[in-house]
Amino acid sequence: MYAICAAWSFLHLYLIRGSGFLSPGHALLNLLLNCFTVMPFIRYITAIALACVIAFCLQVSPAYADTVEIKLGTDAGLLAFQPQNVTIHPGDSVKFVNNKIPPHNVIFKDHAELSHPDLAFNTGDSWEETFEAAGTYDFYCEPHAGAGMVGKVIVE
Ligand SMILES: [Cu+2]
Repeated sequence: MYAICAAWSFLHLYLIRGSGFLSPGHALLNLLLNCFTVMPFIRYITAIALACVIAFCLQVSPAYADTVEIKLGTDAGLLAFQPQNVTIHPGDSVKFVNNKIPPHNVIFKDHAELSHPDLAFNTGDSWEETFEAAGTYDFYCEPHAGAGMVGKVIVE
């Protein structure tokens, strides 16, 4: 599973970004790959082969982390999170984006370290929280919890 994810991630990066790699490791890879730039097909095959090798090396490492977005206030102008519940994997992040009818904040029950008590007043204000441990994390918006502005992050 991880091998497939890592292979895909690398191939994706390579094909999308071409020679845009920045780190020394990537630069070295790019140098090797650039030997084949005159033959796109070989370049493609080389990318796949390298991706497989790298995926094998990375088998014990987690795949690339994801970030999912939760809007504060629905697009339709309701006092709710959109979506209310998200399911993510350990290491993934949730990006909270202030949307309609502010102010809003996000308080996680029993997890002050994940909470954002400061009220967000402006549309587009955002912040991210990363979840390392599996579990169910209930949260609510302080001003609007009574109106049902509550949600859940499930990490599994
Ligand atoms: Cu709110």
